[in-house]
Amino acid sequence: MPSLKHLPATATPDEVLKVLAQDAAVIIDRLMTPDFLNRVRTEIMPNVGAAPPGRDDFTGRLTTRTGARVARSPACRDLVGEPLVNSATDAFLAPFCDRYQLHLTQVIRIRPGQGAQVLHRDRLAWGGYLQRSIEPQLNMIWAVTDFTRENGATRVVPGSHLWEDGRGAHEDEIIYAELKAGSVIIYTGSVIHSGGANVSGADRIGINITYSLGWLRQEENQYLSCPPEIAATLPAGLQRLIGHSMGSYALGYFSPPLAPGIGPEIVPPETLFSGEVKGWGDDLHANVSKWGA
Ligand SMILES: O=C(O)CCC(=O)C(=O)O
Ligand SMILES: [Fe+2]
Repeated sequence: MPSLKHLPATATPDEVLKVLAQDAAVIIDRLMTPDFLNRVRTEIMPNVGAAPPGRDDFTGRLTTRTGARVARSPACRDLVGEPLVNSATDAFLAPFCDRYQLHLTQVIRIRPGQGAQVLHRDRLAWGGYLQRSIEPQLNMIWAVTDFTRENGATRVVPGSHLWEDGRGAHEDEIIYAELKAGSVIIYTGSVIHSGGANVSGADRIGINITYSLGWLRQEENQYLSCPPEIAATLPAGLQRLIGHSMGSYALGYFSPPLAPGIGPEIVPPETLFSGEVKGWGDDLHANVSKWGA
């Protein structure tokens, strides 16, 4: 009988990776402290309350999705930079890229009456163009409310990252990620999963924060979701994570306006905020989770 493994908040990145290799999903219990969770909840709820429902069955007509978490919520910035998930992401994606990046930040609120979302792999965001041997992303859903089978807990098919294309899941292969508020489920872009049906009387609220290879297009356009005037105020590590950094030696440079006769013609994007001119990709392979470094 398949199941989802739970690790404590004290787990190491190695322990996380070991479970991911086998199941492609793992739960970390109560990784947010109660105070942190309260701060997150207080900051997101005004935005969540104002969000419109989805426009189709995939996004969910009784589901709301609220993005731009980095621009709109300092507590969500801390979630984006949480050390355990960043170290695990860095290690998980390192075989496939020089640098990982922020891919998506979205509060997902599944309202009472919402049916189950169709089972899918998140890597389909890039169509079918990526070879299966490449793992393009690592995903988190942070539980803001408890997740229960009744209120729409994420449905996951452990081990399905190894299945051939076209193999569907039987009902008894689907596990419900029942989470206490403050816990997080980590899952790869290759595992079959979906939002569950909410047959309870209350909302299920989670924050989906995902990371991807630095050479892929981000699901949420971070340059528009977090405009430069806000990005300029962020710690350097977070600026790099949202994309103001080279994705590899020759990915992501820009040409700033030149003063007549002076200035570099093309520079790495972090120059926009720091003024410092470095070689392209000088700090690639740096652990971008080390904020302010
Ligand atoms: O909300 C959830 O539990 C999962 C949602 C999901 O998988 C998606 O929207 O891609
Ligand atoms: Fe998904």
